[in-house]
This record gives sequence, C-alpha cells and structure tokens, in this order.
Amino acid sequence: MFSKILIANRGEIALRIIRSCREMGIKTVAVYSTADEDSLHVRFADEAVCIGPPASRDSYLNIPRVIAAAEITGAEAIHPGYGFLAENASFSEICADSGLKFIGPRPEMISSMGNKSLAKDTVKRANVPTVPGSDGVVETLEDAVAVVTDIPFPVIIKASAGGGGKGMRIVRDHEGFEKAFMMAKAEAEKSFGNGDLYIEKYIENPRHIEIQILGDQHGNIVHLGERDCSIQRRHQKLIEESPSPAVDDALRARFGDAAVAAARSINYEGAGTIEFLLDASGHFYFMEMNTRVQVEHPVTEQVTGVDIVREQIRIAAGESIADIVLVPNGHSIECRINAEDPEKDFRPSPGTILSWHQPSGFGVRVESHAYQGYTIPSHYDSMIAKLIVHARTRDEAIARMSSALEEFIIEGVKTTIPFQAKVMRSEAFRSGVFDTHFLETFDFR
Ligand code: MV4
Repeated sequence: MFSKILIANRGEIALRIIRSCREMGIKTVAVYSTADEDSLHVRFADEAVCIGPPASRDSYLNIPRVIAAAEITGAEAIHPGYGFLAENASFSEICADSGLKFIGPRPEMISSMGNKSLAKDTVKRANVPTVPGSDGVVETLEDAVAVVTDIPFPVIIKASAGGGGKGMRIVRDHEGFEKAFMMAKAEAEKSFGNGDLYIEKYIENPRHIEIQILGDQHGNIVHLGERDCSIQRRHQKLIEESPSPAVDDALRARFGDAAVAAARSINYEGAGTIEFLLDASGHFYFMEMNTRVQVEHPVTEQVTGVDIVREQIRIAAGESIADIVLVPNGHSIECRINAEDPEKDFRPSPGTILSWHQPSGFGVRVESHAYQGYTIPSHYDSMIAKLIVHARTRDEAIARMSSALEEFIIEGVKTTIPFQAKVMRSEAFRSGVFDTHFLETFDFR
C-alpha cells in the first residue's frame, strides 16, 4: 500500500479523498491555488503545496506543477478526483513516466473512452446495446445525408470529442439537416480542435441511468448498481438517487451485465461509470463512459456499503476486489447544493458565507469544504456541498431529504436549496415517473 498520496484537486472531493487516506493510514499532500489558501483541504492534509495563481490552467490543470509537488513531497501516487486532470490521458501517462501511480485507469483506457465515437464502436463490438445510427464518424455532408435516409428523424448529431452534452444538435427533419451538420462540424472544430461527428436516432424523453463499476488489475470487474441522474438542468445534474425508481431487479441485472461487458472490452482498471439512456419502452442504450470517480458516487456508497474512494486506492496499489461484499440496502438521494440563484436562471452567486449550519442526524451525510466565513472563489464551479440521505424506502428518503434541506442554513450567498426543497415536495418527483426533461417544465417559483 502507498504511504503518501497527493490529491490533485480541491473542494469537497479533495476532503473526501483525504478522509479515506487517513482511515487507511496513508499520508496526504494537498495542492492549492492562491484562491484556495483558506480551503479546508489545505488544513486537513498532512502537507500542502501552493501550485499557482487562481486560474485553473496555471494551478490545478498545470501538469508540471502538480508533478513537481509530488516529487518534492515524496508522494508515490496521485488521486485526480473528478474534473481538472481526472480524464486527461497524457497526465495519466506523465504520472507513469515519472514513477507516480495515477489512481485511475491507464492512459489508453482514458483515450478510448474519451473519444465518444470510438467508445461506442468499442462497446458495440462487446454486444453492449447502442443507439442505431452512423457506423462511426461521418466524414462528409454526403455521407451524413445518406445516414439520415436510413434512420428516421429526429436524429442527434454528436461530436466525437464532446461528451456531457457539449456540441450536440437535435435535428427533427430533412429541412434543417445540412445546415445543422455543417454548424455542428464548425463548432466541434472550434471547441475541441476535432470536427469528427457521428449521428444517432434521437431518443425522446429518456431517463439517464448510470452504472458504477470497479475493475482491478487482476481482471475482476463488479458493478455496484445504478444511479438515476435524470434531474438535470443544461447537463448539470442537481439531484441523483439510487436505486432508480424505473429499474427493477431484472432490468438491473441486464444493465449490470452490459456495464461489466463495456468495462471488460477495455480491460478496465479503477472506478468507472457507464452512462445509459433508458427509453419509455424499457430499452436502454450505451451513451458514454466516465473514467473517474463521479460527484454522485456517495449514493452508491450508501446503498452498497462500499467506500468507492478506498477501493480506487486499493485497486491502484494492486489489491484485489474479489473480496468485495455487496449488501444492497435501502434508498439514497443526493442534492448538489450550488451557490447559484434559482430565481435568476441559476446564475452563480459567489461571495462570503455569513452563516452556515449543516443538517445532521440519522441517515444524513454532508460532503462539503465550506464553513461559516468561507469565501467562495469565483474561479471554480459553484458546488458548495452535497447533501446525501439514506433511508429504508424512497418515500422515507424523500421525507428525510426534505427535512434536511429545511435544516440547512446558508446565509450570504443564494443557493439551490429552496429549489430542491420544492422538487422534493412535488408530486412529479415523488411519483418516480419523470425523465431528463423534468426541469424544463418544473415550476419552482
Ligand atoms: C442522446 C439523447 C437522446 N438520444 N442521444 C446528453 C449528454 C450526452 N451524454 C448525451 N446526451 C443525450 N444523448 C440520443 N441518441 C439525449 C441526450 C440528452 C440527455 C441525456 C442525459 C441526461 C440529460 C440529457 C439532456 C438532454 C439531452
């Protein structure tokens, strides 16, 4: 096992990783930008190294500075968390070349899933269900037009280098297709430096279901069930839960088999998530794979009893996951508490937290780096806490979340709490019957 790990991240996930390290008797090194001098990850790590000014590209994204911090402190491994360098294949490679263990998959696994068209081809060959569409990348407008004579409208044009909703275009008829294709290509070229596009049938009103998996260096791959992440706004998840109210044991087994097959197709190592679309008739399709720990991992931890960050570290150290015991239990919901104003189109609301009281009690978990007096830097994302509840049933979990949201006091900045409290009270959410368009029509004012 490692004796010292550097955490190449900030905020709540840096704290989350520090906690698992401490429990495992591993020393920790924090890195931080000058905007994060007063952040808790700096205080709670055994050592902390300032790696630059506030802009991410000069600090948390600056590979030579992160590597230098690991070298001068004698860290043996680097945990990248999520975001920043977590899905950067060249960072994973540079770590290896510098004799540092990257706590995550090998560079080629990151690359093969980072290219969304290649990822789809790869899992399709492993018999994972994919959405009907073009056979890989569509090079020319003529080829694109040929594709849409074979599959009925509506279609969705996606960028190979995109993901998470970036660079997508839905086209409902022939009239708008050519222009949409050319615009999507130009946009992908401009945003990602890669204009490759692929085309799929557009699935109307899907649910977003994702499966957590773990793979070790010995070829063991297990899945930890699903998360339902259908409550999103502009591709930003706001509420996640496990299990999904739309998934029964038979469907879960099929999802699990598909996710494990997808991971096995690249001999996956580490924690990963396979995202699927679930349509109204119960068919599901591979969407993309995330090769990192995700923000919403705690709901899976609550219902399975598996510490996912601990498993990431054990896997990186070469240990086996064959001994993992899954005891699925109850229902868990997470609300991402963002410093945003729901009344003003969720615009960021940075500033100083004047008062802070966080909920607690039976089945209540808070993951946060914030505290009374903390100033939220404007340079990074606006998430200031994750509120997670666990209860025996979905109804009890909703009641517990409603109560906990009421108990959360944050003054000085606007937050998403009143919005999430209204979702918890709504019949639409409580019924469990909703899809990824839920928030487009949800009236929360
Ligand atoms: C789709 C789709 C419908 N049909 N693909 C959004 C993020 C990116 N991972 C892919 N996304 C979608 N792909 C087909 N063939 C609908 C979406 C989508 C979506 C998916 C999950 C959660 C929220 C979403 C919101 C809008 C669109």
